[in-house]
Amino acid sequence: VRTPTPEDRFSFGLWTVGWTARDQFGEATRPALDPWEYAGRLAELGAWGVTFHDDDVVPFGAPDEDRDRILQTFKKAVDAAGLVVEMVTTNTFSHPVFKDGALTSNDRSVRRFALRKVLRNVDLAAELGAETFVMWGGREGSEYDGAKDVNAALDRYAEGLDTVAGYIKDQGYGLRIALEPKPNEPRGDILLPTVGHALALIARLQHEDIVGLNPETGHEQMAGLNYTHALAQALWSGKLFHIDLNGQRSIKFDQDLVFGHGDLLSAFFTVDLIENGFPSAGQDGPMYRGPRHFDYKPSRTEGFDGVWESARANMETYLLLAEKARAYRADPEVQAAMEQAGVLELSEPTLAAGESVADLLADRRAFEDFDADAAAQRGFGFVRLNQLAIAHLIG
Ligand code: 3MF
Ligand code: MG
Ligand code: MG
Ligand code: MG
Repeated sequence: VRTPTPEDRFSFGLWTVGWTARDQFGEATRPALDPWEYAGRLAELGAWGVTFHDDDVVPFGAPDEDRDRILQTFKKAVDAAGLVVEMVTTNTFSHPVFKDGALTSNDRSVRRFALRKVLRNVDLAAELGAETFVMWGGREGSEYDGAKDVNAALDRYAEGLDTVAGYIKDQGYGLRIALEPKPNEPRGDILLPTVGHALALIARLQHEDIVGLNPETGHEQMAGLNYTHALAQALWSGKLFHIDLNGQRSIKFDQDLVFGHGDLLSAFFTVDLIENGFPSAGQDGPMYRGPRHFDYKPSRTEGFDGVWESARANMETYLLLAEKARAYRADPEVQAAMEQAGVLELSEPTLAAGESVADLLADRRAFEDFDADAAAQRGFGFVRLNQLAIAHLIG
């Protein structure tokens, strides 16, 4: 497979390759490098962009002079490497002050501090030319149902998001907010656990036009849900602003494996949707046009060789799947199987153009004379269609 180029728009969180592999049960297995070292290596591998949390680059609580100096060094390194900072995010989960949440902490002083921390990094994101500001509310949640007034928490969540979005508009920044749903971990239950929950909250915001989603593969799969469907509904809603691609093997802790190292067939259809769009609408329908962003963790077993190998693997897997997905869509056998399966028939409106409910009620062929038993005889051939996907994937 070819080497990635900047046109592929692959990007990585600094916290991904920068993970030192400290987990719940064990110490770090790798030392931390300076943030700029990761940027240089990622560029060499063919990445186009980097993303980061404030605290990935500037230690929490660093004095302003240190912050400015570190950020300048970082920016120089990123520019020198020819990388783009496409997204910036704020860490509102690591420091103990956020143990009961940030925008939805029961402690109002923490909520005000969290908002200030976020707004400060919105300024930074705009300054660095990022297009997306991701908000993952990792600590917004609870372990005990009696500990959180969910009605009030959602009010505070919406208040916080509208405050940030309103600020972005007031400042004239070209930024959009992307919420990142996750069902649990580190909290027992996290608010906005899935893409659907987040869409429902966004719809009620005052500034909903600049608030969308950053769905992560593993997060939806941790809830037993279909990531490709989540992307599809976000796209359909005009809210797919950003993506976190990675791998997850079923409902368990957040594994952050390399993209495709979890559910490979699901990854194939994810790439198919991103690259080719919906079957009946194609490139003219709703399409994701943002970066191909990876949020994974190089496994704890790996040394630095494994870190770079795993970063490379994400991009290689994506490119391989993109090639397969293109061949799959172009294959006449697949097109015929889709036709037989009715996949393309679904885009035809159920009522004819100009047809009213009264017309439908008067249409005897639709009900009175409809032979349900005969229609029930239809075999859709979905298994054959799926097998063609498998054949393209591993054939
Ligand atoms: C946690 C995550 C986060 C978010 C990040 C983006 C630390 O499971 O996925 O990574 O992606 O905070 O803003
Ligand atoms: Mg995650
Ligand atoms: Mg994850
Ligand atoms: Mg993520």
